[in-house]
Parts: sequence; C-alpha cells; structure tokens
Amino acid sequence: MLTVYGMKSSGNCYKVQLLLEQLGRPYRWVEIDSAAGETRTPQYLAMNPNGKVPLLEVEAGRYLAESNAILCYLAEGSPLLPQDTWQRAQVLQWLFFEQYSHEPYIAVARFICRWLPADHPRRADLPRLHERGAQALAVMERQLAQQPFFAESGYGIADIALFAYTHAAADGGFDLSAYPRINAWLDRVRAQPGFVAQQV
Ligand SMILES: N[C@@H](CCC(=O)N[C@@H](CS)C(=O)NCC(=O)O)C(=O)O
Repeated sequence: MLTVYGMKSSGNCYKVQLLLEQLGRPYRWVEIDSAAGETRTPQYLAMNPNGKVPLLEVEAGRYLAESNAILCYLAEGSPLLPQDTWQRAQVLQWLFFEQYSHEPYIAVARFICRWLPADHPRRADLPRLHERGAQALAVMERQLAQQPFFAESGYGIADIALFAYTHAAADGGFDLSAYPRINAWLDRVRAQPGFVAQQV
C-alpha cells in the first residue's frame, strides 16, 4: 500500500492525489500540519531531510520526495507518461518549467494572499510574483494554441503538474479571464476520467 504524506491545501500534494485517483491506485493519505511544525520533527526529517510534502512511501522505509518525481514514478507504464524518448522529454520539459518558471510565482502568490495576514511584509513581493507568473501563463497560453494538452502525446502528468496551481491562480490575484486557451484546457483536464477537485 502506498502512503502519501501531504497537505490537502498544497497544490504540490494535490498533483499526487489527482494522479493516484486517475490511475485508480489505492493509497493511504497522512495529513501533515506544517504550521504545527510536523515537517520539521526528527521523525519527519528522517523520512525527508528536506522537510517538505508531498512525500511518497513506496514501501516500508522507502521514500520519494518532490512532487514531479513522484508523478513520474507513479505514472510509469501508464498512458499518462509516454515511453517514446522524445515524447517523454517533452513531458519532462513541462515538469521542469512548472517547478522553475510557474510554481515559484503562482503558488507563492497564492500562499501569500490566502494564508498570510493582510499586513505581512511578504505582500511586497506580490507585484514581482504577478509579473513572473503572468509570463508563465503567457507561455502556457501559447503552447495551448498548438495542441489541446501540454505534451504532444496527449493528456498526462505534464497537465496534472500544471493544473495543480493554475486552477487556483485566482487565489493569488491572477486574472485568468485573459487566458481563454488556459480556461478551455482547465475544463478539458476536469473532464478526464477519475478527475477529483482539490478539497480546500
Ligand atoms: N519542489 C517541491 C516543493 C515542495 C514544497 O514546497 N512543499 C510545501 C507545501 S506546497 C511544504 O512542504 N511546506 C511546508 C514546509 O516547508 O514545512 C515539490 O514539488 O514537491
């Protein structure tokens, strides 16, 4: 039985939940409260020295961190991760884009707007986060003019990774009405078999 250590409010954790649901794989979910310090206990750091969720326990004592690595591991052998080297490299391209050019702006803006007090000094970061996040959304909008899903091979883990924070971008102050192709793609993702909405 797979065990996911995660937080329901986290888009990175939602990626893992969404994939497991779509694959129909049974799993156990252990909710972690990072605000209560649960990602920094000696016991948790022994499982993941980076002190982050999500964390997948593949079997007793065998752990995998990093949401997009977890997606690759779980999707192996399924239609959500192609075997062909070129098609697979395209999937990886979008997974790395998500972690470097998208999540650090769109997820962080959401965190600041939703969970930090209105007078928190990190609010000063929002203009830069909005500028860089809008650049990422423009790249996505351009790609979706070429094809319905991010990878040539069709719906898969590149879409799951990008859906996780894009669907909630408005929480961070992004206006998605300026991106019609992204909106149509969000609906296509929601229409996939086994789709589950994030419970937050
Ligand atoms: N690159 C990592 C990022 C993981 C991450 O930042 N997780 C956050 C939640 S979204 C977390 O664990 N925060 C709690 C903490 O740092 O204690 C991934 O994709 O899994």
